Amino acid sequence: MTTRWLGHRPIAKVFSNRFLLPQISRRIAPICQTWPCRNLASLNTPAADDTVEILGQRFPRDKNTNVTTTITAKTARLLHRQPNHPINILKRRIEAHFKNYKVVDSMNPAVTTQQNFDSLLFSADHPGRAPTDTYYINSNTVLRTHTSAHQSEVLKTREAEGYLLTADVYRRDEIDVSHYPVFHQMEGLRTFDRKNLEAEAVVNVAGTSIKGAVLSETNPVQLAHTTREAELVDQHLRHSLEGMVRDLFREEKDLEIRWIEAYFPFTSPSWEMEVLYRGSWLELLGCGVIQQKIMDDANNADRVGWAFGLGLERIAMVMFDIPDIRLFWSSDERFLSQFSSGQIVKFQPFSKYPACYKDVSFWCNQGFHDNDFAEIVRDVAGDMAEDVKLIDKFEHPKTKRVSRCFRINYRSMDRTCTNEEVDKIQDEVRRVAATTLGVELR
Ligand code: FA5
Ligand code: MG
Repeated sequence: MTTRWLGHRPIAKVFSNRFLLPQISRRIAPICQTWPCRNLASLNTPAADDTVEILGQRFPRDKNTNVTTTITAKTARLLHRQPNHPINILKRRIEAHFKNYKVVDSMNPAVTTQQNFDSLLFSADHPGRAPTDTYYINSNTVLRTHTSAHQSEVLKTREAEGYLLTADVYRRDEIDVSHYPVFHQMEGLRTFDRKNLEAEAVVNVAGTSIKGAVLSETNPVQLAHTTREAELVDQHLRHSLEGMVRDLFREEKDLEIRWIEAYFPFTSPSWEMEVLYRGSWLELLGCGVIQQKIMDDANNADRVGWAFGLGLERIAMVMFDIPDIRLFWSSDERFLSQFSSGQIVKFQPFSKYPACYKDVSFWCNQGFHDNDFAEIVRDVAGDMAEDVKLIDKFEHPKTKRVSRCFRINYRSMDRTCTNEEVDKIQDEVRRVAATTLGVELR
C-alpha cells in the first residue's frame, strides 16, 4: 500500500470488520504471555480490561478501540528525545538550521479526533479516519497519525513566528523494512503579519528548484488569499525547505530536488518534496500554505502562514545508511553505540541473521483488510516479523469468496531463530487470524 496517506491514498473500501477489531488485542494478550517475542513485556502491561493506558493516563475502551498494548508501549520510548539516537541527532540538526523557531517536543500522543482530523478540515468520510489505518483509543481519541494534529493549539499560543514540533506518530500499515506502525515526524510552522507580508516573506528563488508558475488550477490559491499572498508564502516555504534539505545533505553537492503537486485538506497550494537519492526519488515531506480557516479558528486571522510535515526515519535511513526501520527501536548496544550527538556517521551493519519464510493462506470474508492481518502478525511475532507480503489472491468462480496467501519473513535483529520457534509463532498467527478475523484457513 502506498504511503501517501493523506494526499493520494486510494480510498479504503473495507470497513465492516471494524467491529471485530476491539476484540483482537484482548484475545492476543493471553496468547502472547507464553510467547518469546520481543514485545512480551509490553503485552503483559497490567491495565484494567476496560481501559487503555497511555503515559499513565487511562481512557475508557469502547467498540472502536483497536489499539493494542504492543503499540501503546511505544509511547513511552520517546526516541526523538533520547540523546545520541539517530532520530534525535537529525532533529537537532534541523532545529539548528531553523535558528529562531520555537522547539516543541513533548506533546501527548493521545489526541482527540477533533485535533487529528476536524481541526484540520478533514471531511467526515475522509479515508484517513478509517480504523483500518488509524489506531483508535476509543471513538473520540486516537494515537495521532501526524504532527499536524497539534497545529491549531500551537498556533493559538502566538508565542513565536515559527515552530518546530517533533513527535512520534502512529499508523496501522503494512509490514516491511521501511514501514513501522510508529515513526517520527517534524512539523514546521511559520506565520507572517498579513499587513507586512511583502517585507517579511519575500525571498529570491533564482537558482532554486522552484520554477515557473507556482500555482495551478489543480493546486489553487485559497479564496481567502490574493494570488500575491499565496505566491509569497509559497515561495518562502519552498525556499526555506530547499535550504534546509541542501544543508542536511551538504555532502551531496548536486542533490536533485523536485516538487510534486499534492493535496492535503489543511493546505492549499500543497506540495510534496522529493529528492533523487542513489537513483530513485524519495518523498521527504508534505507541505503547503495553511488554510486560512485554520488560522482564523486559531486566533490568527491577522496572519498567513505555511506548514510542513517531514518523516524523520526516511531522512535518517538515508543519512546514516540504516537499512531497516526496526533498527531505530533496537536497544542492542551494537546499534546504539555507533551514534553520538552531533555526528552523522554511516551505520556499520552487524551480521544479518537468517530469514525464515512462512506462508499462510485463507478464505476471507467481505470486509477483510490486509492491515488487520498485519496487526496480528505484529502482535504475535513482534519485531521478529521483517515483512509480510500478499503473494497470491484469487476469487472462487462459484462462491465468489476470495482467497489470500501471505508470505511472512521472520528474522530476528539480534539472533538466529530456530525453525521450531518460528513454526510455533506461525501456528499462533494462523490461530489468531482464524479466531479474530473469521478467516477460513486453507
Ligand atoms: C502528512 O502526514 C501531513 N501531515 C504532512 C503535512 C504537514 C502536509 C503540514 C502539509 C502541511 P504524509 O502522510 O505524506 O503527510 O506524511 C508526511 C511525511 O511523513 C512523508 O513525506 C514521509 O516522509 C513520512 N512518512 C509517511 N508515512 C511514513 C511511514 N509509514 N514510515 C515512515 N515515514 C513516513
Ligand atoms: Mg505523503
